[in-house]
Amino acid sequence: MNNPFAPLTALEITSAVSIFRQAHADEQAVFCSSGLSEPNKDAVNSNTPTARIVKFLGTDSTPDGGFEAYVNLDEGKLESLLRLPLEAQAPYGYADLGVAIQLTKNHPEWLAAVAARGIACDSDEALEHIQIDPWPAGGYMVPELPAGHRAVRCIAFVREDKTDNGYARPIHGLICHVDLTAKQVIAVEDSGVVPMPPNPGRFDKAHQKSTRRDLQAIEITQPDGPSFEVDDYHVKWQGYEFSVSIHPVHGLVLHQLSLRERPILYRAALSEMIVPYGDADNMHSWKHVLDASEYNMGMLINSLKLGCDCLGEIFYFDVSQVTWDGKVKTVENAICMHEEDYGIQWKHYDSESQTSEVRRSRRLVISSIFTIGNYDYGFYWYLYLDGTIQMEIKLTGIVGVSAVTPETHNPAQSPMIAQGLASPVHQHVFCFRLDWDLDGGPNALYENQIEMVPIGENNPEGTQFQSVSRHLTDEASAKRNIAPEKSRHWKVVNPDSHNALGLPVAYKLLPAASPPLLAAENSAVGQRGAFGKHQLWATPYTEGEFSAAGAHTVMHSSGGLPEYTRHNRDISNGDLVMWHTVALTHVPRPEDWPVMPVEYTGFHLIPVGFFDENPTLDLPSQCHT
Ligand SMILES: [Cu+2]
Repeated sequence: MNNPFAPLTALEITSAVSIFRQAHADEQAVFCSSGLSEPNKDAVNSNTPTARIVKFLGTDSTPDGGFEAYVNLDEGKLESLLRLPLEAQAPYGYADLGVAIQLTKNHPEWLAAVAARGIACDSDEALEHIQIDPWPAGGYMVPELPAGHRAVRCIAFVREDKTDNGYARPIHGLICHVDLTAKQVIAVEDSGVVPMPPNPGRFDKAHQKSTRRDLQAIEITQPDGPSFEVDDYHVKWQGYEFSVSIHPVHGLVLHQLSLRERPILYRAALSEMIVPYGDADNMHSWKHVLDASEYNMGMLINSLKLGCDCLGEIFYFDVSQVTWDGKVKTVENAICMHEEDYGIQWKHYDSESQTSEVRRSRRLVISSIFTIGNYDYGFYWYLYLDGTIQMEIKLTGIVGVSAVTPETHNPAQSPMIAQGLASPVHQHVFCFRLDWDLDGGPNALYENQIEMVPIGENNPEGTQFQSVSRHLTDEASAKRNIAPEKSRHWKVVNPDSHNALGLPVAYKLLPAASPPLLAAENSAVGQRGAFGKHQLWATPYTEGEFSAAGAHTVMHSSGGLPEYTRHNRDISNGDLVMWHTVALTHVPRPEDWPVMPVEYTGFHLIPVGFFDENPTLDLPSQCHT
């Protein structure tokens, strides 16, 4: 098939780079990201053929926020080259990080501060053991930084060798502020020497004292092959159909998801995430990275390995990306897809007849893993046989760290995780954009919750409770937060499509017990990550509104949902986009060190009257008794 959402091929990227370079001869042009400019929704819905258009973001010799280029492959031309303003710049790319690391390692004041801590830094070899992590500088700029300049803050760690875990040995108290526009170090901040934690934090196999030998093998085989079919990034499985792609900011995307030929979602993906730190320590107090848009999460996708990252009969999708210098990198096995047994789908034991009817549940798993600095994020879409759709985020990798002494340690904001090592409290706040197309639309949004019935004539004991539903008709009324004590959830309804009971079909969003963004509304964090203030937002579908914090967030101050919703548009019955924020507040524990066991969060989308009865009655029985 000719899939309009299929990710760019290596050949398409190569052609696009060459068309771009011919039209825009700037020797300093470097790329931050490449991606398919997704075709217009109306064109897709009316089956109008659309051109393959490549979108590049990057920086060049113009001292502004960089460029956003659109290359039309069908016509072989650079369709447009937009300049980005200083207050909302192109994402950080490898070129930026390379410059920041070199400038830091060459700066005399920074080297002197490292040497003052007794850390060798007087040769290239010694410097190779120093790991530099550049962090986005937006939100809290040092006074030395000229307005609008692109900047990062570099923090550093010491490694014993190339494979060591540098986070065991943070060079505490030292930050190098790099101006990427002027290509110079503008300030070295040294808040004092803190001794290095004494122990290494190695978690590689070679450094473990022993390996368990009492785990017997688990082999997952499907002798007749998997139950899905794949054609050009388009998948069919158990009545579901969808396309899958990787977006440079949103990561793993599902397109045109339908079930039994009934549309459910036009597009479902992460839109943005922010990781604010709560610690007063000036090594962390400013941290609130917008990992998706500032660092191009989708460009940081892992190549997955069979038997390690994924187990079973796996189908892999590769994705291709532009490198900073215009070459092509193909990430093999970037998206993993397989079926998983998921326990029982339903069961009943009938005591009269002493018979049992039971059916097995299984789910289709579509997943990718992204590594952003010290953290690794896995995004897992699960499709179930009963119509349930789940997003599970798996958080792992290495926590942020502080070297501490009993005098400097602040346990309420930075629990101890190892000797001399503490880890600041922080949040991971994810905002998913769910573009609904339930039974082809129009769609309306309702809030449902359970309320106790007041004591009265009909409820003398005060034992009754009821389900209460409220239509959310505009953007202001749809800014909502969770209330687990009321079982609050949100329902997307198609008022024009009715089930066998004559009731409108629906899907509900079942949220996790999730904290809001813990930053004051007027703080830089509260402004830049305002999407985190509510678990629910809703907007009428509008071309170009994809970004919960704004399309370009490097050095920006705000954008996205607060701006989209400022006119309080009508959402009562139309093309509905739901934005769901789900978060974890992470209070690190010793068990999170030296590498963090996976922590989970996410949400479920569950059919409510979308079917007329349990849609899994036709599952085969696997009992042969
Ligand atoms: Cu965390």
